[in-house]
Amino acid sequence: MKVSILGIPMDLGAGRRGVDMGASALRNAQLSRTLRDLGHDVTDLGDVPVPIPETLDKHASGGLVFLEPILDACHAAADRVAALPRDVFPLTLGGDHSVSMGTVAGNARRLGAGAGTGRLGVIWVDAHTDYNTPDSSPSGNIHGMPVAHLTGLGDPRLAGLGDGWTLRPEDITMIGIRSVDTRERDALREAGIRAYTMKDVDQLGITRIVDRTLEQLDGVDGLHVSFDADALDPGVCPGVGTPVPGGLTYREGHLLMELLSDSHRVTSMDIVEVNPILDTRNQTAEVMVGMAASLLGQRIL
Ligand code: B3U
Ligand code: MN
Ligand code: MN
Repeated sequence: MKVSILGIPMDLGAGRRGVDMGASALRNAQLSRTLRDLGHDVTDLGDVPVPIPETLDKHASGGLVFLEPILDACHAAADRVAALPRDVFPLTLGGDHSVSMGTVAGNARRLGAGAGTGRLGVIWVDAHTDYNTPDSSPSGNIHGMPVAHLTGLGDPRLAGLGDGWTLRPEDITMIGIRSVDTRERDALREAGIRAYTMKDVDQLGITRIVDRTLEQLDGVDGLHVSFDADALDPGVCPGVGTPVPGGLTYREGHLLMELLSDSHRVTSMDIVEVNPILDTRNQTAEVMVGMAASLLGQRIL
């Protein structure tokens, strides 16, 4: 398969510094070589330009910290991804999770979903549901809000990244959830978004969750996996800004990727929230490169 890597080195949406270096850490952990060794034709497109916070005014506009530069970076990421042909697998590297407002919108446009001729399904692998709006957010940090904006809620500028396209709530499945804010929970229920919590992972196991997810997302034309490193347990991925105990084990993460790979239905992926400053010897980036490899066909035997 043709794989195109694009970095969005942005930490403006997060509460602490460092995830802007996530894309570099993933490259340093031999991302390209690992995928080439699997037989893929890998192109690294480099990075979307993103300003560093030191050069910006930290003012919150309408409850949103760093709204304008985040909007610019997401538009740039969306345009780069949308320009890629259908037979290319875009592998986008954050950055904080607000980059996914751009990558998901870009992939929808790439697959024709924006023109109303197709549907993109999204599998959001995360400790958090990222369904806050500027009104409900306890922090004002935009990385806690991408899913709400992708479905058209919240600030109209961020919600407009899809150029008229919005993600249908029934085309989303969340996996690994264990931290949800009170008002976020109400909004998720109202929208009817499918979310598998860690309790569900314990009770059902990854296999049944993947079966149900693929069935739920049966009619979509493409499937995007947005993988927040904090979905995995902090013991596995310590280099994340908002670690939450009780996450996916190393094997649960791999099994999830392996089963999704077996389905041959995934068309794009994000890896986000890798924070090398908080990491131990680049362990988190190395684990996440392994996750990408499993999604892209690496098998034990
Ligand atoms: N729900 C909280 C915390 C959070 C969300 N996503 C991350 N942290 N990484 C918020 O700020 O919205
Ligand atoms: Mn997230
Ligand atoms: Mn998270």
